[in-house]
Amino acid sequence: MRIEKSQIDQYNDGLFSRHNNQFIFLKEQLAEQGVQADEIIAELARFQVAIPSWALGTGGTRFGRFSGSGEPGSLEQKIEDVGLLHALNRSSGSISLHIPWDIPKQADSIIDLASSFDLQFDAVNSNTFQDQKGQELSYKFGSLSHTDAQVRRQAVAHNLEVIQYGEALGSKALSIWLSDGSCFPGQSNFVRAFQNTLESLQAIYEGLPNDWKMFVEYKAYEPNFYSTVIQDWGSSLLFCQKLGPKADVLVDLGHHLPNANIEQIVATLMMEGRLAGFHFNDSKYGDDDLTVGSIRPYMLFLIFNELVEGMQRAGNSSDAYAWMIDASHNVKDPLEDLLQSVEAILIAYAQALLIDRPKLAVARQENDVVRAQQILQNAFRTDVRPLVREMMRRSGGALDPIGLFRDLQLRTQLTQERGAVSVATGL
Ligand code: PSV
Ligand code: MN
Ligand code: MN
Repeated sequence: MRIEKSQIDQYNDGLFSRHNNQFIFLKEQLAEQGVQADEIIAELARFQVAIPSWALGTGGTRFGRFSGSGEPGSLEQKIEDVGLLHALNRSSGSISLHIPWDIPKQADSIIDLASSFDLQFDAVNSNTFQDQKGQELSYKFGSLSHTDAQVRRQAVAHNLEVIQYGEALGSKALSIWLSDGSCFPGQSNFVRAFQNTLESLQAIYEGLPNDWKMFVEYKAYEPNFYSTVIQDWGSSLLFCQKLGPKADVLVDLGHHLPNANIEQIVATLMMEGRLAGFHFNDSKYGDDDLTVGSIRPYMLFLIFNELVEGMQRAGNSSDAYAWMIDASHNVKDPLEDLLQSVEAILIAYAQALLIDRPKLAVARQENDVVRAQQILQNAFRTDVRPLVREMMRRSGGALDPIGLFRDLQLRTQLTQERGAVSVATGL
């Protein structure tokens, strides 16, 4: 299924006048503060957020899964879903595949299909946190860190195979998240587990094509509840430093212990030039994988504040990093949820671009704490939604993506095509 340009234009026509009044008003207000709305819109247009294949179906929890209808049942249908998102918001121009859930049988036709939706292939993800049917050795007690060298070799071989699938599609990065760790004190030797993992990662790194990156994701706990081998950004950075310049640290917002200062972690990784990118989501308690910006929007803004500062310091732009949503759950339409997440990311980015950095630097230098807070909150409390909408309109998307998704009854159409209950492969 595809959305025609004429459907978007017609929908936007109905909203344009109201939107334009709001946009012009904001543009003038910003100009008074020395901020050029058009420059922010250009930055927003550049910012592309990858969609993970596993977020297109209802995620569920370990207590159950309430399937929606018309969910994608094949890789082709997952690409089609991301195509719909990208047509609506023009900001979701790539898909991230998880192997073996998304094995592309015929790479050429998959590439053609993706190109027809103007989509690219983001990082490919390996999976050694589950056993697959017919798999020779079990990952019950770990994969790249396993005590048995044969299991480690099997896990290395899987990652090398994932690289091959990615190469065939034009991906440029391998994301590795390991669930390896232990559930009880005494179960694992921390140092041996680290060293085994390092050796395994080195073997994968050697197989990485020259123009590829390896993203090393950390997570404090779950599914292991006593120790995790790559439990925090420090461990991840240590692995990356030992591996070499093609390995960088991937930050997933849900993978920290409660109250961690994630924005400070981001600043430090950027200072070292070792931030690979993000898995965006939101949470109240743990790795909740809730819609981005639904629980702690100010934290998201503070993270973007550091990202903008880090990019300015490094002299690069948002294309230099990998941005992805890693959220999925039980109660929303997954496509509407993803549209909300992308919008929340763009809002936080736009707000961070508003920050008056020279004035903030002066306030900090003079230890004017009140002024520093005011400068940040002035940006955060600005309603930048007209900028985000204008970017989508100028890029060929809808002024209100969720509104158009509902107007066109896309879920009903998908259900008619695919059936009332179709289980997304994978989770
Ligand atoms: C683990 O919680 C994680 O965030 C990793 O990124 C995985 O690749 C992803 O979830 C999907 O299982
Ligand atoms: Mn993740
Ligand atoms: Mn996670």
